[in-house]
Parts: sequence; structure tokens; C-alpha cells
Amino acid sequence: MDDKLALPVGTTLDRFIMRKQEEFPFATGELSQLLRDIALATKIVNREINRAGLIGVTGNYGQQNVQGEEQQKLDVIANIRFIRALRNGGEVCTIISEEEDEVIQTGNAKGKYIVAMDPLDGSSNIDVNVAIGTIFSIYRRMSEVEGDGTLEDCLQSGAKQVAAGYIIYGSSTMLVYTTGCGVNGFTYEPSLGEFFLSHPMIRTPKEGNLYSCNEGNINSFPDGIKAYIHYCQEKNYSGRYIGSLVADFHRNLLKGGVYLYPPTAKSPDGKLRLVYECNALAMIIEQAGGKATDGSERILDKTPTSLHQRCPLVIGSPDMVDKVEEFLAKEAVAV
Ligand code: AHM
Ligand code: MG
Repeated sequence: MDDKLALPVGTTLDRFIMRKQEEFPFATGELSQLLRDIALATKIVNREINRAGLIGVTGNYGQQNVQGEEQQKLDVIANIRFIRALRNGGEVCTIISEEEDEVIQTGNAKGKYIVAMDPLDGSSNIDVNVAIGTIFSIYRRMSEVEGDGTLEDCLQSGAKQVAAGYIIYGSSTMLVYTTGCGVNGFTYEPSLGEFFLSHPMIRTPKEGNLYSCNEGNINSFPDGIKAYIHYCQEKNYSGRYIGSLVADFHRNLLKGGVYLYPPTAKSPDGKLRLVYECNALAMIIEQAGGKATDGSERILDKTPTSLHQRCPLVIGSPDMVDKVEEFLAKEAVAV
């Protein structure tokens, strides 16, 4: 029979996670279970996003989150879905979410893990059918495995992450994650309800020609960033900015480029959050051969001092990130 008539469908996320677990003889399966819990919540959130316009869940929820930003209904739905999956899964003691002022204690006293997440990133794009995402970081708790996780557990530096990932709800839905041994991407097959390995061992190009930032803010960017943008223009690089961090990051990861959210007049520390946005993407980009800094310091070396702390972000192809830092250092000397 012609082999093409029954091509294999590929490796499912579940099978991939199990295989990886078997490579570590002492692994207990808890992290694997946690990753599967995230995948389950992802499928549910994906369903809600895909039919949002039909079931009346677009638009404002009518409240602001801790950052003073308007919550969208889907922000709230995604937050509930992920928290519920992690609580029911049993492996996580404490959750940090962009949508919650304080940490969420799941009541899983024996849970060994902390999850920090932005349940739905790129809120301004929800109602207009533009790609949005979810970002997550996983830490092992440092406190004794009994009872609630502590603030210290939640404020670990990004270098301590045991896994990190994101989901992009785009032209297709993808889950991309790392446990510190490379980055793998899985594409959702809705008719089978499964994620399949589609992007094994992702490597980001060393150099690219895409730069991504909100150029509308250029007048209040630091001089080094302004100079870098002019450099990109002189080199005829393409400006690409969706305004959904996950989508901008994902494109640049695969094609080569740099994403910048520097300090601005409106957001003097940058806009993005260290604990549940920058750290996860920094781990992923490093695992894919790229770099992430705040303009001078490696993101993963920063020790957070508060849950919702903001931080400037320069992330992407290593040579491009180096170039941005060069421009910033030059301007600093000039001042
Ligand atoms: P959010 O977490 O409230 O969605 O905000 C984060 C988003 C990022 O996805 C995106 O890169 C950035 O904010 C866009 O900000 P701006 O509109 O200032 O360019
Ligand atoms: Mg966000």
C-alpha cells in the first residue's frame, strides 16, 4: 500500500512529556503532570477564544487589575481556567497571576511547584482577532513542602526556573516550552484535540533583520535605543510590531529579530512584568541560543523584589541584543 495514504500523525505532547520524564531516572512525574495540567487549561482557553465572538465574551469585564489596566472578559476567563487546572492538578502550591493582586494559595500543601503566569497576554488584541498568548514560569518551591508557598518562593530569580513556556493563539495554536534542555514547539490539532510536536529543538538565528517596538513612544526612549532604531532603519531592517508580546516574540524567535520594550515617559521601568512575562521568555530565548537583557543586565540574573515589578526588556537574536547593549553603553558614556 502507498505509505502516503496513512502518514503517521506525529508525537503528541503527552507522549513527548512522558518520554522526557523517562530520561531522568529519579523523576517523580510531578512536573510532567503539571505540564499536562497546563496543556489541558490551554485547550479550554483556546476553545473560549475561538468562539469568543459567538458566546458574548469579548469586551471589557468592567474592572481593573492590580496594574490599573482594564480587564477583558477573556482575561478573567483564562485566569480562572488556568488557576482551576493547577489547583485540581495538585502539583502547585502557589500561583502568581497578572490578574491577581496577591498570590493564590491553591491549598495543595504537598505541591512542590510555584507557577507564575500571564493567563492572557496582549489584551488589547482580543476583540480584533489578532494573536494573543499565555506565558508561564515554573519554579520549585524553596520552603519546606508543607502548607502554603512563601513570598520568597515566589520571588526567585529567573535562573531558578525549572520550566517555562508560552501558548500562542494565532493562525494556529501552539504551545512552546522548555525544561532547560532545549525548546520544543507543539501545534494544536483541533479535530483530534491534541498538541503534536511540530517544531523540535528550536534555535533562533544568531542575527536577524526584524525589530519590534512601539515606535510611537520613540520620543521618550533612552538615547541609546533611539540611536539603535535609527541604525535599524539605515540597515533597512523591517519593523514588525503586533502589540502582543507572545506573538512578536514567537515570530522573532523563528525568523530572527529583536523585541524591545524600553523605559518610556509613561512607563519609566518599561511596561512588561519581570516575574510572569520577562523571565519565562528569557529562559526560552536562552535555551534557543538567544539573549534577554534589561539593556545591561541579564534578565535571568535579576532578583525580583515584588510580584508585579516591571522591567525593561531587550530580547531576541544574540547579535542583535548585543548591538542594542552596545548602543546603550555608548550613549551612557556620552552622557
Ligand atoms: P498586557 O499584559 O496587559 O496584555 O500588556 C502587555 C502587552 C504586551 O503583550 C505587548 O507587547 C505590550 O503590552 C504592548 O504595549 P504597548 O501597547 O504599550 O505597545
Ligand atoms: Mg501581559
